[in-house]
Amino acid sequence: MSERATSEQITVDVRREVEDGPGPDLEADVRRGLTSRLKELPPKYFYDELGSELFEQITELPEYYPTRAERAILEQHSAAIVAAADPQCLVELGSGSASKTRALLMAMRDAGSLHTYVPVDISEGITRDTAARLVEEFPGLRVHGVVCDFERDLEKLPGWGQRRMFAFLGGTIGNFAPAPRRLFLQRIASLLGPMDSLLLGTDLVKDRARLEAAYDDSAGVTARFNKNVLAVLNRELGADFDLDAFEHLAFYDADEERIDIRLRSLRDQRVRIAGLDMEVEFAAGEEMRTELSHKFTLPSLEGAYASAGLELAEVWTDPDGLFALSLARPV
Ligand code: AVJ
Repeated sequence: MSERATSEQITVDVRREVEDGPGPDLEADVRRGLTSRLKELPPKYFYDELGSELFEQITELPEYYPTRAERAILEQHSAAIVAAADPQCLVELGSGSASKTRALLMAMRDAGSLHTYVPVDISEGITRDTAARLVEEFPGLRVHGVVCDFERDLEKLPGWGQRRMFAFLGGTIGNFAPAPRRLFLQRIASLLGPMDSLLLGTDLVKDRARLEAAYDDSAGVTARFNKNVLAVLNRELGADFDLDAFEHLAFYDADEERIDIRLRSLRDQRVRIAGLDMEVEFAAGEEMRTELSHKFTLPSLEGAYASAGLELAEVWTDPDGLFALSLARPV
């Protein structure tokens, strides 16, 4: 790990593994995913520079309600959230540009308890920009950024001797299938002291039409976002995917309470992945899963927490009941 102080209030630790791109994880993940019966690719590889830009565009689409709904909750209820959690330190997993986080930091400042912000993100550039902006906006705030893959490096996040609130916003927990979700929440639970808490953003179950429109927008941005993972494989692994030979697909699976996102092969084709020295065949109509986005109800949320040794303390929703922020503590 390298550490470069950029000001007295800012520290940014960069985990060496993330400095030179996706690396060995990508190779193993792609090999495993493309040799399984239902082919699949992990959603974390969507987010290269273009993919991150496309996701930003998604958050502004009329059909994509989660970002606006979560922002509305934060704007309306941050004071109550901070009163319930009483944190001195905010640790944000997947902080990005921290645009929604400001409401929480403002509430912590107003409560007189704002000491430290720990943005944890895979992008060094965004984390540095965010840190620099926030110390300007919140005089006296100490920012200790950690550039890493938080799934891998969760246990390496610095300990603080402060009351900490971990925030995992945006509904990204929805990307985890139930078993890995339980393991991930268990790992977070094991990091929480008795005074610490987890603030989790989750999208909620609602009517199929609304859910499916959010993942298959009329402007086609989500389709471009989805296909971009193929461009990432082309660049990082020397693959020769033809992005025009696949179509975007998103459907709500009501039994599993999740959006299932896929790329469907438009013809019989064979793709060469030079970096893995492998060839992969796709039949016409064959589907490859690229993302799951789980939706929650109050009972399923309580169940998810309970299975991980966490206890739901409070829930806040937007006026339309589309999205939830919930606070949990170790049992
Ligand atoms: C970033 C995982 C919360 O599941 O809604 C948006 C990703 N994929 N449109 C989501 C996503 C397609 C998003 N998360």
